[in-house]
Amino acid sequence: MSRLVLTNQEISDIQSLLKDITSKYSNVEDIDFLQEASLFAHELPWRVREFINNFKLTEDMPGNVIISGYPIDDSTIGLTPNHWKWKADTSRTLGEQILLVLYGSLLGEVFGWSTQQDGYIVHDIFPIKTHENEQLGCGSSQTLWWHNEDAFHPYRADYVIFMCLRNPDKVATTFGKLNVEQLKYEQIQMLLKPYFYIRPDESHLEKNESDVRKESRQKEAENLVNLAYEKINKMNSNSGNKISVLFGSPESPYLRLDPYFMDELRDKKEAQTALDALVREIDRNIEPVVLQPGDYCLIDNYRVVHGRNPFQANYDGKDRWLKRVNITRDLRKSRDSRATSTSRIIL
Ligand SMILES: O=C(O)CCC(=O)C(=O)O
Ligand SMILES: [Fe+2]
Repeated sequence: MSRLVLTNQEISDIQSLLKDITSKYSNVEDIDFLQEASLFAHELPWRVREFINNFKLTEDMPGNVIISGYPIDDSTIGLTPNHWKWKADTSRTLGEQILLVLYGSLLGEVFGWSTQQDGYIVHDIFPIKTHENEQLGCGSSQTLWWHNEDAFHPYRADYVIFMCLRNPDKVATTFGKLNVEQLKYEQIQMLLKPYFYIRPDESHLEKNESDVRKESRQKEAENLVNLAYEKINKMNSNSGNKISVLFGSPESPYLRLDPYFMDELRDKKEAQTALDALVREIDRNIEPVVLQPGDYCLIDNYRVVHGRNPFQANYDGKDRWLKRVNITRDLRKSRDSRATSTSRIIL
């Protein structure tokens, strides 16, 4: 884990940049802000830009790094909400969210999913009572099994950033990578072939759309969202394309997997055996990382998997609370699934 700790001068420069931005924009979802975000990001301190640039371009750097030191005022951010659907903290955490998008804009383009968290770009991760036992970022009592973010989807993020607002019980996010030397040549060859299938994770299922959006959707948007859920349902019924779980260079392969949402390959035993070996190998190297308030954790979604340890949620407004954003290096590749060339939402 590599970490950049902001100096007092850098914190103060960032705060004055955020002040300029918040005098113009009051919501991180504002499309004009998102359009301008990469321009603002060029005004971040040099060392921050250099760190993020190296993370993006140098793959011998760890696949998960942290920029820490941004001060969080626990009373200003207010209580941890009990659902993301109201966006009750839009103004209370505006600066923190804007900084999340600025960091993301140095890695690529931030984007969202119409089928996840009601199509918001900046997501919330905190325990929700009705999801307590589920395989969701907003679950708590179950281990969130390690995964590549949205591994089932060809347009999944190149990078994900988690920013921590609050983590009183020091619950660890878990990270894993592959030490490829531990696998046999034949296993790697097998894992590079399209024998595998990953179902959409719970966060994209229609049952998790909020009632707030369901009730407010306009007719036109409704059709698009329905179509998007139809696609998800189809993928969920195992009728999608088969994929490889390793890709890129065989000497240093990228990862695409989410074992919890992968069914056993009964008719392809060697592929299943190779997958089991891969999963075991990653499991052996799982590293827990406790995010602290003010930490921005940048994750290379091709090179590392991540998950979360289980914990006891209290639903008292003081529970663990992270923000998350997805980033693609190339928005164009998903043009067939976005309504306009400038839209950042995948349908
Ligand atoms: O809560 C965490 O630390 C990780 C959550 C996660 O993996 C997710 O929501 O995608
Ligand atoms: Fe995740």
